[in-house]
Amino acid sequence: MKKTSLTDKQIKEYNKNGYIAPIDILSLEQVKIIKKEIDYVEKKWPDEINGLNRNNIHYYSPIFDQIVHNYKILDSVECIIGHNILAAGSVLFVKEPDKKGFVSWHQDGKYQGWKPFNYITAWVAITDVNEENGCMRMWTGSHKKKIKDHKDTFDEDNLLTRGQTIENVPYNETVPILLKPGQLSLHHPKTIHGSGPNLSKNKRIGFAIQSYIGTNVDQFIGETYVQQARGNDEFNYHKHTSRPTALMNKKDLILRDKANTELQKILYKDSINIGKY
Ligand SMILES: O=C(O)CCC(=O)C(=O)O
Repeated sequence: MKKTSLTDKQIKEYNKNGYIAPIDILSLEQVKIIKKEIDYVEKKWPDEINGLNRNNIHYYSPIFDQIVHNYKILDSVECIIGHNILAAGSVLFVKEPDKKGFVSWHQDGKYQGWKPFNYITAWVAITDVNEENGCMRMWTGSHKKKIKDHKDTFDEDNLLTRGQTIENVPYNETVPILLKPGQLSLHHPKTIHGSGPNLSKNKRIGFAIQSYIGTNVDQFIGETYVQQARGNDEFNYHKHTSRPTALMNKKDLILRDKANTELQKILYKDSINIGKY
């Protein structure tokens, strides 16, 4: 397979800014199949794709599994975190047009429990993503700062677990990440980012592989379930799992439940509440 690595310029840009976008990954034909899969699951098994179960749908859907193991995404990710890559989770971020859902300013690395920060969030646009429908905004260069204090708000429209929020982010230093369906953005776990509500008439959908971690990344709060995405795991810090062969296999759902239970313990460590996700 032809390598689709980032250019030196793109890698420099990532290191300077803490994110890079857009990167072409999926064809419109592939995007259509993914959208159809979401519609089908939402209709037939709504509980398997909402709330806590918006996490790790790639464990039971071969179509989402193929995104997580897409060689083009992995070629780009390899340029940043190295050849030995684990897929350590995914989140489907859907913003309905008639709801107020938003994502407060935060750093992914705050509650994930992974160290060192040799990992990355890969966010794939399944619809057009723009300022009107609530694209992500990144605070350029913020990945060079320390992990900041986050205030847990548990705001019911906040799409983050605890509604965790960094205060006093200068909006004019943040940049919108505009993506067409099938395009990818990558961001560093310390990059401060967030997104506003969807003011358009259509759904805004993003699928985040959160995160691809280097095999040298350990977990300091709980247990992370992983799939080998590329290379070898010479550290063996995490629980390795299988990949799905058909939609909604019982054994895959059991695995997804175990992974999500562990994820919830990590994300809500020391929290006084448990949110929707
Ligand atoms: O989908 C969004 O608007 C935000 C997603 C996000 O914060 C992330 O993937 O880290």
